[in-house]
Amino acid sequence: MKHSLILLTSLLIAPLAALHAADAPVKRPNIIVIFIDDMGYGDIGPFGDKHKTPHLDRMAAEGIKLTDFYVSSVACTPSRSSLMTGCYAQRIGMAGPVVFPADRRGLNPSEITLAEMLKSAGYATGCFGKWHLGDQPEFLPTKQGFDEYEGIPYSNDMWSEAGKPKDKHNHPPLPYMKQDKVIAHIPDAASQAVLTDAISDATVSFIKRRAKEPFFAYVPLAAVHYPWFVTKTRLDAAGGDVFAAQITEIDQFVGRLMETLKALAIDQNTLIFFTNDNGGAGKTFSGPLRGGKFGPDYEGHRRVPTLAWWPGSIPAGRVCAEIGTTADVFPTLAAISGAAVPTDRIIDGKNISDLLLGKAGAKSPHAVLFYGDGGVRQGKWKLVRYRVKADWFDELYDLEADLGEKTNLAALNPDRVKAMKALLDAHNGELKKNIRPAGLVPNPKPILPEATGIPTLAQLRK
Ligand SMILES: [Ca+2]
Repeated sequence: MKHSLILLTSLLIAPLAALHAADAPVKRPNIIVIFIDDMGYGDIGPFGDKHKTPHLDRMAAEGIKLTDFYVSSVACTPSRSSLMTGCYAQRIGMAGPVVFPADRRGLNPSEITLAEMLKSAGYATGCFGKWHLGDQPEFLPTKQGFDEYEGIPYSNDMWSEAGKPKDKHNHPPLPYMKQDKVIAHIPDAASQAVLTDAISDATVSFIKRRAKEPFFAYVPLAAVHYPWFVTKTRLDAAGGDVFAAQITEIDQFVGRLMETLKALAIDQNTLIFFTNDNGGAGKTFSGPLRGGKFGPDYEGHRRVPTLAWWPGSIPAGRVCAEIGTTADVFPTLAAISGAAVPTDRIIDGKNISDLLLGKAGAKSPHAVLFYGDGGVRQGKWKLVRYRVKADWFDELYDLEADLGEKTNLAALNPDRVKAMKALLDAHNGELKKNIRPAGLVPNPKPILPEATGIPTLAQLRK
């Protein structure tokens, strides 16, 4: 099965490479996609005043802020699936629960990932951080289009903390990997605390080594996902507020990237795209939006703080309130890099390169935006649909007048509610009819059954 899947993938990539030769623009920018985990809409300076983030403020001041940018699926695994393939997670069998260590499910290798698409356009590709699209050998980043990989194969809370009772999941040791090899494990607070630094170092190393070729760095940071550890130095600097310290850590990472690009004199030819995988959880702040990672599809559930920076190509200080989604990243980066979008399958995302590049008067291709099966937005109107036990609830909001979704207008607009419900039903009906399967393996095994003789990440970095 594995071999036939891989063969299928290479057959599908071949025509992309052929197409690229004719369509390639002269200048292909380097691309860095930063995907934060579980951060709230209002957690960074450009979107709220809760935390100070001077580097992200600078990124916004020199680039574009996208105020109406949404994840096309929520939770770590479905959201990453969408970003990687330009499809709704339902479309590719990756909706529902996240994948766990030694899960039999993963992103089907027959899907064409962002990395495979950009590789076909001549990019060097690297993934640094939390993968979470399957930990079995055929699902890992190096089998999904990435030349280089360093990071954790799934969530940083899927671990066994040394000296603590195991939780109900009885997780195996959490591996830290380089390519397909385990080089360390994460059993303690000291190792959790240096995870972002390790990912940051791996990313910068990749950029320096690949500076002369077009490169694509996908950086899904594990922060700010539970269980929230930082070094003592960072904690002290943040006055003991671990979450504020993590936001600062992310901000400093972005600053480090911008400085690295400048030092290498490739800042004018590098696009940094910064966004987040789902609504805020735990200690996060949704700013003006209602809701967060869990619960009904209020804006805080899916609208994510998003910035793009490409000096000289994106006009400085732009703010874009047109709708974009994480599924759009795939066709948008295809357009920017000169790569071809696959035509043998449904790709849900749309090319929003005119929005991203701050072109005057650019409009969103999304007349209608779907929030999974829990909501739909049409211009300023937003329908939220959810169930409590056997009862269904429909709420209607005017996002222009009421961004915080406080006043339910459903009773005043029954026809609009009916029409929007019909749109949502039609969308869900279409998705159910056109699902491609997730990858499944028959006998999944943990990557690291036990950690004897392997250094902890903190020891590795000493
Ligand atoms: Ca997440």
